[in-house]
Amino acid sequence: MIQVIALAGGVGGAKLAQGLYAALPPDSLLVLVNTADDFTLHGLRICPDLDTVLYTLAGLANPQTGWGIGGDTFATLEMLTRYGADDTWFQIGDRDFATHIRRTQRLAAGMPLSVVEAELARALDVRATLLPMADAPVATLVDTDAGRLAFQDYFVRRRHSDNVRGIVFDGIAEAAPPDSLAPALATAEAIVFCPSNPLVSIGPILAVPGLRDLLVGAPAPRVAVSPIVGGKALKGPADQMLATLGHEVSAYGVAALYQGLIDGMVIGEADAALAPRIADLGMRVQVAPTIMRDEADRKALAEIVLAFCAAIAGKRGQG
Ligand code: FO1
Repeated sequence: MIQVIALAGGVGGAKLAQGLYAALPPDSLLVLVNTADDFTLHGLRICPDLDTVLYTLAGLANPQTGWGIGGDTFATLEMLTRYGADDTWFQIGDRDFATHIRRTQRLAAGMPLSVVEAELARALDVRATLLPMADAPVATLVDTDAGRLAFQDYFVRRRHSDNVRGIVFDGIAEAAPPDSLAPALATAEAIVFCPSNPLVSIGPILAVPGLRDLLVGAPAPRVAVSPIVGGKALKGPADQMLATLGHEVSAYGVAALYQGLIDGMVIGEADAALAPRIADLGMRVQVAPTIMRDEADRKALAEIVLAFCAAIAGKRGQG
């Protein structure tokens, strides 16, 4: 039975998801994953955040990058380059290619993405439930000074060097939460917003029509972990994006984005002084070591987050 639901994007989210997976009984974690980074390349459907969570929980992730498969080789990409393919800026390893081939085949056979991901997870002996935020395709488009860019063009090809002026989730109006989310929310004891980018990783999940209401209606406490520590993103361009879109670049800025949606915020030790301002947003605050350097850090943070959720639930129980 699902005890904990974690909302996650790519590398940062996957780290905490792995900590939760290690801290909980194996079948009790559901990770609700952003799919608005997904795209089609070489004719294959690629779901970078789902794959990052899958490989991380399977113990296969590349420890240097956090995405892709550790020890993978790149013979396929090298051969594609020899053939003159122009989309080789996105580094897909040989083993990683197999995931995209299998996914594309199963989608073409008419299987919903959520079913395909469950198959992939089972094949890799991952006992957490990996659930895409929606079965329908959604694509993040980023408005920059260089014009509107597809997300991976912005993020990987142009190394997130453009100033972001706006974000659009193309296709979001047609998306719906997967059917299995509502029953899982009914039994979950904690809902955790992983330290993923609040604008382009957690943002699309919350933008799926109806999903926000499902979260707010769930009985479990909702707690977020800040991906901004000491005014800097733990990984990726979240700090730059918050700045150019007019948000405060701090754990407070992230908490303000989640105001009304979460009961508690976990912030880094460097940000302890922000606690009173964050509490004024109407949420409880927990200071913790949020920088996860190894698997022990991930599990330790997960345990703090779960204890924080239990404390919030306990307070509620007392009325
Ligand atoms: N990120 C990069 O910065 N460069 C890459 O070449 C790259 C390839 C890649 C291949 C498969 C995959 O699943 C992820 C990959 N990523 C790469 C990561 C990824 O696209 C981003 O980190 C996410 O979309 C943001 O969460």
